[in-house]
Amino acid sequence: MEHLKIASDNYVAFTFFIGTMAMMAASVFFFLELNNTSKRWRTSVLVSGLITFIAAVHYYYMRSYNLETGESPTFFRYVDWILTVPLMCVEFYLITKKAGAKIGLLWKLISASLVMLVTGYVGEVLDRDSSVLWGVISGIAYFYIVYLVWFGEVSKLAQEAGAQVTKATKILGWFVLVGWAIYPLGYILGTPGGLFGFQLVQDTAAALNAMDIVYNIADAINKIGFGLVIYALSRMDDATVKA
Ligand SMILES: *C/C=C(C)/C=C/C=C(C)/C=C/C1=C(C)CCCC1(C)C
Repeated sequence: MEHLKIASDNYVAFTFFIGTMAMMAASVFFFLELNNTSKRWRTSVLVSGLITFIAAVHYYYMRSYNLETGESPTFFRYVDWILTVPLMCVEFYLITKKAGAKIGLLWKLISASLVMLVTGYVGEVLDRDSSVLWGVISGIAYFYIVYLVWFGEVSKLAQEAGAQVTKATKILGWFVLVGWAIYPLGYILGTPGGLFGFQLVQDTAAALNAMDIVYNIADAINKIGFGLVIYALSRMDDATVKA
């Protein structure tokens, strides 16, 4: 078997490598901390660990795929997102459940995330010539999630669930509004439609590389950061209950 080395200027392969490590480390952390987590929060922290663990497995694969072929592992990227983004929706449901969140809210969040991701995949892979149109449809689904978290049911239920859940939901809301907004930026860099026709990177290979780097950075921030907010919420709440 050929041994593939990461060239020192291969930033794409490097961010896949760092991404793999970071997701693995985060998963070990969340899983080991389950032992020190009260029953009320165990499922939430477990889901944090599952999100980074699923990503770690995909990153491990995407890292070698990219290193061996030099190509963008778009298909596995989307498989990862289709599994992990709905799990992030589950986190919103779990933390607001104490204030009476209904399963319908979970389905609204999950459906919107699936529309957002499936249309994104169509624009990136199946119908690249209409990438702007698919990106806009995906963006509408994205803003619906932002709306639910900032002004809709999620935010209302969080307020009923108390000060700590309200605070955590605010921070998670910032992740959704700012952290998740990094993804459309990667999409704009990597698809031929660019920003409504304005192409930032002309060369196709360079555009796809830029897209992968942006997606890799966004994944590390969002998946690990999101999990840590849930973890911090569990610690604060357990401390209050004990006191
Ligand atoms: C762990 C993975 C996460 C949090 C992935 C999130 C992905 C998005 C928020 C993607 C959004 C997109 C748009 C809003 C428009 C262009 C197409 C996408 C799919 C990149």
